[in-house]
Amino acid sequence: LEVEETYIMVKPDGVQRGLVGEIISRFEKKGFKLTGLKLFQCPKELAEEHYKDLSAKPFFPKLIDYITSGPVVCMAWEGVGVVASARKLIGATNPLQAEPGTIRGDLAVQTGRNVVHGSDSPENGKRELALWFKEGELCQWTPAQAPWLQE
Ligand code: YYY
Ligand code: MG
Repeated sequence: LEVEETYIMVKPDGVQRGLVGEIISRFEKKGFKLTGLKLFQCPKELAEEHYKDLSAKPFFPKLIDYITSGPVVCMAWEGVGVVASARKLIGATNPLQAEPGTIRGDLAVQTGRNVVHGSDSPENGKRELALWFKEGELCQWTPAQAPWLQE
């Protein structure tokens, strides 16, 4: 397994519902490294680019309205196997099918209000981080706990 980067985003419903700390804390407690974090009002063009693979879907216009309806929290997380692991922590797209213990399983009920995004592959992790963060917004640092997470 390799060190990867993933783009995680608290969607506008998560921000409005006061779930930002709770969601950040799931990834912190797991032991991944936060390398970028900001509150951001997403322009329509960026939302459309981010979700471009879904542009032919009937729900696309509503998805873009939802993602641009208020501020989101953009995050970059780094770690060994972080892309797939973050998807597990997040849970299934439909929160009613997401397992208890996952973010969506614990905190959401509807696909169109599923509180959080996570990249689905290392390639998309890189693509999405380049879309949502500018040069100089990500930090490279060594957490003090590093030797207590990896032998
Ligand atoms: O990666 P993930 O967020 O779990 O699902 P995707 O299939 O990439 O869809 C992105 C986003 O689109 C999903 O989180 C909610 C929305 N959506 C929807 O509103 N209705 C669907 N039937 C499928 C997805
Ligand atoms: Mg997806």
